[in-house]
Amino acid sequence: MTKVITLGQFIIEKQADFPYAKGELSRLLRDIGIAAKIVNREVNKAGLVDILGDNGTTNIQGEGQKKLDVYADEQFISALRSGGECCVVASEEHDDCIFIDSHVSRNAKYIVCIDPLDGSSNIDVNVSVGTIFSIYRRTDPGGPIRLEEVLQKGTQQVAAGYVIYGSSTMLVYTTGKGVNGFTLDPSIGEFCLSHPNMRIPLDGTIYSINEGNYVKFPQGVKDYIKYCQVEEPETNRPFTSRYIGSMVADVHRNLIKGGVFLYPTTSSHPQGKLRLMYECNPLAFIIEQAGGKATDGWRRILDIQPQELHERTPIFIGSIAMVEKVEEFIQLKT
Ligand code: AHM
Ligand code: MG
Repeated sequence: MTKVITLGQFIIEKQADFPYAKGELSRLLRDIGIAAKIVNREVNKAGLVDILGDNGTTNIQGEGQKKLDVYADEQFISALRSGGECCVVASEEHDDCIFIDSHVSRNAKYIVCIDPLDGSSNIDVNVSVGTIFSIYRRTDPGGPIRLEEVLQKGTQQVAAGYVIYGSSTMLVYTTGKGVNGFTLDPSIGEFCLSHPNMRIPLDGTIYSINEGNYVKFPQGVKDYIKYCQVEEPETNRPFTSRYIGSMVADVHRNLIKGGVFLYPTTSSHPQGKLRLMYECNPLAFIIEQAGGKATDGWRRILDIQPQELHERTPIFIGSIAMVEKVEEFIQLKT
């Protein structure tokens, strides 16, 4: 019989990889894994909302029904609050940082940036959504926490991951020593190691972009799309176009099959749409750790110095050869 390794066991086994680790990061990852299971349970019931009660009504326990993104936000923050290893959370759902000041978190060393439910507009139509998170260590653990400590470059991440609530639910994470994927086995309620040491193919044939915005794209991106559509059997073109509209799901598919995901600047989003701190940085860290690449067309995503919490950036992420081809087109046109 093959040995099943649960997320909890794996995290503990890997703790020895960190010279400074005293178990706090392991506990933090474990807390995120537990919150992910709770959110998964609610996401799976999403279609039942009309039967069980929608916003404004109360459920059987007398609790108000919440929109799922608000629910997910509350679950992750509450897990981080009670875990005691995290002192600040930056979430897509809140304008400002949430400072956790409790007796258990007084000496907490970690900062978490999170998009609790990415792609939430897909919930209504039963399409995959995800959670994306990024973990940093405090740079000045003694003093009072300042916003500058949160605004660290992606290179400073100590861990990052995502959960995809799809046809099965998976948690994929890295601590800078490769990428591992765990699938939730609902019968035992555990994430089990299913995708050890994930590697993204160096090249691929899938491009993933919201082509409805074509007229709003920079010329280099328009030219790249045309390049993908040209027939040339030696380079496997025309490429396949796949766009789910949930970044986690699009990036996850490309991680497994090879491909490139593009969200460029557009005339309506001149800085790009996706957020650096809790969408682009964590996925860039994972994709780089899996052997891929993530840039804004010119710079490595992880090298961008954030200026504000909800900063946006264009992003091109995926198989090295495909990302480099996009960069060629972009740089030729400016
Ligand atoms: P959200 O955080 O409001 O859900 O938005 C992020 C999502 C990404 O998951 C996805 O890649 C993108 O927005 C889709 O945007 P668009 O509808 O413009 O293609
Ligand atoms: Mg999002």
